[in-house]
Amino acid sequence: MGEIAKTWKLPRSGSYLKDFYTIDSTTDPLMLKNPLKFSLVIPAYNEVKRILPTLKGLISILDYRFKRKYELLVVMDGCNDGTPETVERLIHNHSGATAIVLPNRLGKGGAIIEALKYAKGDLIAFIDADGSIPPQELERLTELTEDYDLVIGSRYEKHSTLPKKRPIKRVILSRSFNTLVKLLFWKLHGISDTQCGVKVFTKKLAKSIQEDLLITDFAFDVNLIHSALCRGFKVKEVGIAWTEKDGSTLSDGIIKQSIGMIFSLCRLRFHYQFKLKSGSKKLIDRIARSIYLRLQT
Ligand SMILES: Nc1nc2c(ncn2[C@@H]2O[C@H](COP(=O)(O)OP(=O)(O)O)[C@@H](O)[C@H]2O)c(=O)[nH]1
Ligand SMILES: [Mg+2]
Repeated sequence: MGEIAKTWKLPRSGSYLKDFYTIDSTTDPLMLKNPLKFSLVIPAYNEVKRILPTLKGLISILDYRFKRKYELLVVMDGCNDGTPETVERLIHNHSGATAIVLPNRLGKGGAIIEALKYAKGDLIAFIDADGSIPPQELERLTELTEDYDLVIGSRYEKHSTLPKKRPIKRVILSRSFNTLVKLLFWKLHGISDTQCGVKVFTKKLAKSIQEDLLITDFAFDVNLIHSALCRGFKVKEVGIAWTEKDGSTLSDGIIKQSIGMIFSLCRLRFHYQFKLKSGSKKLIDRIARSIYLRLQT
């Protein structure tokens, strides 16, 4: 276990994480006999204003609609607005939910990479904390993992719905980012939205690509999908319902963060292009980390 990680409250069993939570299958006719275990990761940075309704909605869907045992991992790094305390107040009695609290900001990707070390499910998903994606979509995407190894939500595919108009600045940045991704990674030509905040994948995929995950900011998703495709996994993009939420963690430094994401894309391209030796990788990692930290301040 990572030394800096801690649960807000140590579980009674003495193990780090709480166990999988399941509804009693004798009283719930929907419960499958041998359900695949499901780990849901929620990355959250200073989400005190947005996370509670999201968590309540997700727990309610997981309790009453999912026919699977599940664990919920809320991973919070470098928060200074009381998010961990707020989350813990909601989940402390929930035997399947764990708060992973890390002292320094890692970035959305870094937080997910950290949570993947703890996830024990046969299926693993992550979803944004801001409530932009209805929890029902998680169920729909998860069902598709019977045929695919990685299922990604999309705001730009057929059947996706964007009820509230996005600010034009966000649309331009999002589209420019997607174009750059396509220019740099031909394998991602068929993907229209790498950045949507919900993705579901198998444990097998998570294990195989673990060592490929090196991007810790918002460009992490590109790293994940590209690595899955390079390793021959089946990827499916699915249109989802989606709402623009105010209070984005990007909004107070959108230009800086965008520069960081472009840098991350170039770093990933270099990585694959030159199959860097471990010394060069470490040097680039150090440079990337210090640029990332500088862009956060
Ligand atoms: N753990 C963690 N989560 C983050 C970090 N940065 C962003 N997030 C989370 O990533 C998700 C998407 O962020 P959001 O602000 O909604 O970005 P947007 O949807 O692109 O505007 C949210 O759940 C954020 O809390 C970070 O540094 N650490
Ligand atoms: Mg959002």
